[in-house]
Amino acid sequence: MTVLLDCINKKINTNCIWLMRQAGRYLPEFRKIRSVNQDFIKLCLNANLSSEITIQPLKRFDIDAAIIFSDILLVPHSLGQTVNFKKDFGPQLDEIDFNKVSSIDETYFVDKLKPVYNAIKKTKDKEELKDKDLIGFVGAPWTILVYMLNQKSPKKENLNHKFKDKKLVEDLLKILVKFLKIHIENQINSGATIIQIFDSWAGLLKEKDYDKYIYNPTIDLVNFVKSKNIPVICFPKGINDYKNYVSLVKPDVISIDYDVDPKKISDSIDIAVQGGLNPNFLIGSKDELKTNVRKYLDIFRDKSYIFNLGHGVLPNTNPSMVDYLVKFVKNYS
Ligand code: 1CP
Repeated sequence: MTVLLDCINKKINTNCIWLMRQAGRYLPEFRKIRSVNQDFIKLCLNANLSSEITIQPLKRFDIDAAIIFSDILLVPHSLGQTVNFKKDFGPQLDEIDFNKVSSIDETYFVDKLKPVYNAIKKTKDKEELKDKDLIGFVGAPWTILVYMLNQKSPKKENLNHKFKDKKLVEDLLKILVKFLKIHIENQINSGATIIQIFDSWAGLLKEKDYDKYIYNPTIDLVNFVKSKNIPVICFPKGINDYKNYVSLVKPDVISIDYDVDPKKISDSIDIAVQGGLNPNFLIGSKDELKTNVRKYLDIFRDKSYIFNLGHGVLPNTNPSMVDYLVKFVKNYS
């Protein structure tokens, strides 16, 4: 058993912790590799380097899991849509060619993603990961679709005209569900022990659209992961109603964002919960950080809870604050 699985099943009374974006730009050792690897997609598809980056935070901090260094946008890339990461702008995708995307077959897709699977295989046997989980992940179909149609990070209200083409949206969602399952299956077969589904743009939708674009496609993926006897964590960032999401989608763990009231979640949800802390607290004072971390740990004291953030570690975070956080969580009782 790993610490995280014990925490999910509430078999132990010590706290467990990992952090979204625990590998990344706030770490000087990551920035060093990144500075000589300008092409971000290529870096993700370099199995040796992505395995090394995955382990970097475990060398520094006593965290309970690794998450494979990769990106949710490798899926559009592997479906033939060019993705560039531009400095100070974020991802930029070429306009979608639906005919091209719909002609991609499994062999082509898996071949493109082979380095991710090789990185998982290399990482799972590393000493630093002994008795720890290796988390594999995908973007939820809706979030991937948002990037594929919008071609860049969306801000509220500015989804482009392509979203009005309901047939395109529905056909693309079906294709994504199929390929995301393939990507999940290959990560599991390579050694991922938990799967997290990131629906970072769930908050863009109105509730009337949740069934079609969030619940139904995600349920399909969640059931698929469960059929492999692997726990699944869902992070529907910005969704209005976590309780309803949990009762319909039924993940093993629900990861909450920083805008939700943890007390309300604790009172209304009876599955394992992850996360919540606003990553901005890692940029403020230690006292303020401590007060807010204590709030989450106290509220979820008698529940199955995995400590994490309500979104990823920010690039301007000082690693010494992460160190302080991890030690505080581990020693708090
Ligand atoms: O150096 C750089 O410029 C790259 C920064 C970076 C990193 C470190 C990006 C670009 N992606 C990643 C890695 C990454 N992405 C991981 C690795 C594992 C870890 O957490 O340590 C994971 C899990 C992701 C997932 C991811 N990518 C999400 C879902 C989580 C979230 O942040 O909401 C999303 C939306 C992306 C897309 C993405 N990748 C990178 C950027 C700048 C973006 C766009 C974010 C946005 O639109 O706001």
